[in-house]
Amino acid sequence: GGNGDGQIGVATRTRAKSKKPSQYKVLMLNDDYTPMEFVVMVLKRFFRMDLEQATRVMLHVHQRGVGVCGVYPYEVAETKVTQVMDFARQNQHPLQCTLEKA
Ligand code: TYC
Repeated sequence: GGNGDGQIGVATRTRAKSKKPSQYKVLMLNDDYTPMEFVVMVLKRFFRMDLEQATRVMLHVHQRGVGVCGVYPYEVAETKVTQVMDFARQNQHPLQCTLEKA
């Protein structure tokens, strides 16, 4: 490869460049109407949290306005946002969830 081996003008690369997929944070937003128990259920169901973790994250969002549910590759993060928004809408809660590049 390169020019150190006597060849001329042959550019080679030993390893293919493999870009890591970008990571995205899934953010939960506070609102005045969604019940705390519903948010805890969402965090357990879609983000695989146990009751203690889910309660901690829910209270953080309640008190600070926004919180991180998890960090995932784009496609996974997008799917989680859609699942949460669909589930909230089905239950007539205004809960909002969004993506942000990590
Ligand atoms: N603020 C809501 C309440 O007092 C609870 C809540 C927490 C709502 C977190 C959304 O992402 C949220 N019932």
